[in-house]
Amino acid sequence: MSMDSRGAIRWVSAVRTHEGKVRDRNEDAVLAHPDCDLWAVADGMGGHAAGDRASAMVIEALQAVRPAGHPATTAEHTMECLERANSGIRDYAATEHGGRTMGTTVVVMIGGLRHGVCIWAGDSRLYRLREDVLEQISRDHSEVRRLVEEGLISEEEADGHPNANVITRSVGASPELLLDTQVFTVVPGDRFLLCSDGLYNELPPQELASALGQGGVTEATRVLLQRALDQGARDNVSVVVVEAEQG
Ligand SMILES: [Mn+2]
Repeated sequence: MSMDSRGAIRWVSAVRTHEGKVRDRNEDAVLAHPDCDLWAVADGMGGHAAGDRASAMVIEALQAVRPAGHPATTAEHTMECLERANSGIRDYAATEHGGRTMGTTVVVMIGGLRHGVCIWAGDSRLYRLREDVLEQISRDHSEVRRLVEEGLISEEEADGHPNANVITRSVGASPELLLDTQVFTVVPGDRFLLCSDGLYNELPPQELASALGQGGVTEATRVLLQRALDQGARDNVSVVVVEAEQG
């Protein structure tokens, strides 16, 4: 068998973002950058028009990532672009936002033939659905996650914890940007979900899995958003569904 006869992966995706049922502005932002097989969700914070500015600045920075041909190289470009966004957000906060902190989560997925790369800061998430099994690939940078990892509270106590939305890393919050990366395997048929906390706080994992598996990527994205709205959508909701089709 020649290398070429393995067949390629064809990536298909759909993206949706919504202000939800309670918030009057959407501070989330989403990106599909198919030239680079790159997708992203950002969830901004800062209030007073700062959160949506921060998430928009991260998405603009990611749009500048250039096609590289290999996910590892694309990941390097991505991290450089996020470093620039970190500086840009901090400059903007200093000059246009009275020196108050602005920041945004980011979760990026870069797809490759057999592997992909996840890059993130904060608590926006990447999941993979394979053979009906949902696995969270990113690990939240949040106060609650830290307490669980240090054994101070249980998984059960983490659900609905008052500090559930306190994140420990973001783009813009500090001069030094701390990104996490995770390499994951890709096989044809895998379906991926990038989302903000406004989705996963409304839907338990088994509901995420069942909705994510429905229909094509456009239908799955629509169903996920609709279920979050049906649950009250107390926060902005962002959903990106990506599938690795046999090419
Ligand atoms: Mn949110």
